[in-house]
Amino acid sequence: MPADTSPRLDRTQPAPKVGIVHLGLGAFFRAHGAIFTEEAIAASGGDWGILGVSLQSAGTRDALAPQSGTYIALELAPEGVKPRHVQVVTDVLVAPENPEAVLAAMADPAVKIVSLTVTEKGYCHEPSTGALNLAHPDIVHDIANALPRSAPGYIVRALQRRQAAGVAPFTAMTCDNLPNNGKVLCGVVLALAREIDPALADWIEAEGRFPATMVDRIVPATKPEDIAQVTDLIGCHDAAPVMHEPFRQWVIEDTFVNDERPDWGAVGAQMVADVTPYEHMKLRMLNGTHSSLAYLGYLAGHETIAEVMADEVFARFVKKLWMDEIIPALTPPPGESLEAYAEALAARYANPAIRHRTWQIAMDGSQKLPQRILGTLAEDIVVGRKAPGLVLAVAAWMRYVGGVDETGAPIEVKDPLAAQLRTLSDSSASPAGKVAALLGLREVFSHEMAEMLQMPVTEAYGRLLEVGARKAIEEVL
Ligand code: CS2
Repeated sequence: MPADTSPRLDRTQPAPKVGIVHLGLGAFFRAHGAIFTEEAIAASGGDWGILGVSLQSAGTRDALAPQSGTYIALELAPEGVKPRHVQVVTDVLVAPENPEAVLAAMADPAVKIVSLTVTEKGYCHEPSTGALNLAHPDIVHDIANALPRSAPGYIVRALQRRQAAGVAPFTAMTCDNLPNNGKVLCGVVLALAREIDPALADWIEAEGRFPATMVDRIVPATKPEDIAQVTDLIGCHDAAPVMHEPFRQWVIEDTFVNDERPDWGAVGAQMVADVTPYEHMKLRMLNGTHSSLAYLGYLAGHETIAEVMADEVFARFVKKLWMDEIIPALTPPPGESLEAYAEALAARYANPAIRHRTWQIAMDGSQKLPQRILGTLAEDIVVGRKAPGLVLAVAAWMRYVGGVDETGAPIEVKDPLAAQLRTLSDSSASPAGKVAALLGLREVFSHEMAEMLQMPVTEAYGRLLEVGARKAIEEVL
């Protein structure tokens, strides 16, 4: 049935009472944390309905409001699809339209958890150090104004209201792919609170909780054809379904204010004392190769990760990255085999039902490179282990942010530093000059890292120019 004549999707169950406010209600959280939470309520009860907040645009709210916050999550397995009608999101607020309503919701004593998926750049920190960037325009604004703009600003101002009202703080739980994500969030919140009111910062430090988490599920951006597929499948029109792979993993540091949280452990989340080994494994083995394949794959003309994996040169390349360059620098989490994890990743990447665009993963590279690739690379270089694949990936990122592909066509580079990256790349005509200029970006590369990388990355960049991404990969296999 065509979308315009189909009835609109709507709630079939009463909305749960709200216990969680989620900042950054994107496709990833709707296909991951929201589903875990809905299942945890079904398993063990609790008032854990989710009030979503969009920090930027009204698109998600406009799509979900006529559906009472509900939507279809479509699981895409190679052998078939499985729809689920998710009903745990009760409502969506658009922060720039009404910051007061968002703060009031976050200050409500019934809300015990504020969770976040605001992407790497949403923390307003320096990616290379993790510290709050006090010169960030949104942070400058949030220090001077009670109605904030940034995610850290909303958390601090809402906690300020709770402190004034004698209400316990909420647990602030980050679900973004950042290293030490709990510590980073705690650090930026405390630093901002200290600028506003040192006593508030002391209270948050003593009473607040910032669990670290490792989140994993591949969720490509929803495309118009996905919306049509869902309409065909369920006979209702859903303006904002989410598409996801079958796999999911959530590792959560079990530290919550008054121990109040949904029973996520009952539905497969791993509640642990230390997330670090899981986070390293995931950021370096999954996200590190995702980004490597995204830049090199895009340059080689591949549109999706599944397409990249169907190219045998790339399939051998990603295995080499895991076995020779990434796994040797990792300590496995308790009971995990990194080789088995790599095998499983290869199968997940190859899933032909998931159309995850290389261009989407290539976004925001300046914010992603340090934790995904540079940490491993630094450890490899220091012990004298050869890592030509990761070096090539860094060179491919540099080639990509130069904004022109291998056929001479422009690349639409999405990155908070896009303009600066382009200027640096254009500042020299030679590969060595371009590489040196980009390595000078202290937000991304430390001084030591830049020194170590100058020679090998220049050489790799030269190969990319001379023979193209696919051949350059063959040369390192
Ligand atoms: C991807 C991630 O877009 C990206 O940068 O690497 O979104 C990735 O799909 C998820 O982290 C998987 O859990």
